[in-house]
Amino acid sequence: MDEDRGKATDQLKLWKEDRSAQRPDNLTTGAGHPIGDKLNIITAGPRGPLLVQDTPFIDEMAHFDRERIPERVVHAKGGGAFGYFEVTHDISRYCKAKVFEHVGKTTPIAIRFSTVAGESGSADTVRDPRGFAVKFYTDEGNWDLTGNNTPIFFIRDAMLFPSFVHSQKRNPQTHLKDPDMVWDFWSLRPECMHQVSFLFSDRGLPDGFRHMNGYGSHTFKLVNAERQPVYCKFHYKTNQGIKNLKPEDAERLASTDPDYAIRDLYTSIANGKFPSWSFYIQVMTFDQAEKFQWNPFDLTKVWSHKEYPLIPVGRLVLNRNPANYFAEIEQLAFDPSNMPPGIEPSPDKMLQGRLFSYPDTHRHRLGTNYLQLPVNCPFRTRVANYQRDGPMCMFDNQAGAPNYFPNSFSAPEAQRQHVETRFKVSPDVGRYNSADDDNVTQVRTFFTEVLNEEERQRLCQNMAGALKGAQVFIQKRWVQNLMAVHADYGNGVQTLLKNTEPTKDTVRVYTRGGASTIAASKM
Ligand code: HDE
Repeated sequence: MDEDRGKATDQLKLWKEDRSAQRPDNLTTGAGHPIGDKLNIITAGPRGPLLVQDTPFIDEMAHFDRERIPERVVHAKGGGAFGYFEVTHDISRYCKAKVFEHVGKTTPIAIRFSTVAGESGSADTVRDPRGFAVKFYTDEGNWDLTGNNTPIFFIRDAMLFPSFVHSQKRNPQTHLKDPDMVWDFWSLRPECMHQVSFLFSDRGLPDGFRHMNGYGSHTFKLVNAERQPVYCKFHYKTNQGIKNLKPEDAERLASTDPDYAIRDLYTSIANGKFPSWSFYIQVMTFDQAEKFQWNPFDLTKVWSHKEYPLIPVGRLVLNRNPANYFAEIEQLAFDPSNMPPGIEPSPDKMLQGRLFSYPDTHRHRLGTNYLQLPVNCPFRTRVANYQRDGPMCMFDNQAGAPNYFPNSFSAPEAQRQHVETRFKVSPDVGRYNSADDDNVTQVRTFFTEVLNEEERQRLCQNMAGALKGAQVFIQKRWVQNLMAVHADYGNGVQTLLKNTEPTKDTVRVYTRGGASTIAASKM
């Protein structure tokens, strides 16, 4: 008997068993013509040359030549699955969105998890934030909560995002990951410290995708049926329990099983162990926002759970693996501007920047009509508008319905009840510098109150090991930033930098491509 290799490894065997009662399909070209010979090309005589009239060959080769689409510019490596969201608590006093309509209501969802900086072939177990993007196929169009496994982010102004990403990716000359670039950017922008501290703590190496929390991260606006708005944050807490990898295990897995997290997710669902997350909101009134100690829209900060307690809402459950990875996961397109009535953006500069960037990248990566792809299409509602044509237009292109508005022929009309809430914006338009919006207080709380002594030590060790790869003047600047947070933090990293030779691992991590991005060294 064959050994049990797990359902992910046995996918082909299981597929064959599933179909064994059926006759195999007849082989055809892409246009559906039966193919007579799939092994031998048409040639003039047994030794060639070949003929252009070999349609089955050219049909397949031309398609093969175009198989790859651009990978995501960030979050290129990932895996995902499908399931449902179920409302367990009524929050209609805050939000009129139908997805929260009543307790017991379920809505189909898709979730894609990812690492951030690595390419589509990179290892799953690197020290990096994890993407945690949820698409709710609601009755009022899709809602995409495109979050991470961290409640905060590195920067607070969208203008910096392309540079930030460049600094974490490959050096333009060497095509290597470059610790100078990574730490130069982080140390020049001290608002990164909160997220970098989280990243080099134990939670920077989650054990697969099932054992981590997710966060909408930004501040959003919820609106109820009386059109009263509140600000809100979204949290999804793992019901599998938090589990993190030790740096040495993460590094070993990066070479022995680089697809560890994708395999774990697939196998768990295939075995009927459906991962789930409890879904919560935090709510802040507009009055509270006025008086908040910080800018409530600053993505580098959290809202205290004591002052703004978690309010239970529902649960996310994943119970179906993709039937086809490319069709359903690679083409899955998330967009923070996908919001149904009742959920609106806050003024968060990062969120506002993302509202533009995501549909823009999808039009480039997948094409103008990407919303018609089955996995992106808002299938719980009927799309009716004045958009037409474009490459790869599927379905009936809204047939004979008028393609202009207003018109006299009973075509789709706007519904006033869904108009967005009004809000006041009075200040002068300008480029406001937010670089010094208190970059230390919450990092200090994280260091002194969230982490225990052992966790603090591991944080300093992980950080020093990676920082060691950067030039000394950059190391100094980073340590100086940490000193402003807490002397123990700065001194802790400083001492380890002095006493530690760059290990082979640190060097290897930075100079070898696929293995890892900013993996912590063994010290
Ligand atoms: Fe993204 N981000 N991002 N991001 N992001 C992308 O969109 C971008 C940010 C996140 O599984 C891209 O489809 C800008 C924060 C996830 O498909 C791109 C800014 C958070 C995913 C993009 C941010 C995220 C992406 C690349 C700052 C957490 C993967 C390909 C203004 C709250 C989604 C793509 C998936 C992907 C832009 C910042 C999470 C380029 C401009 C903050 C989970 O459009």
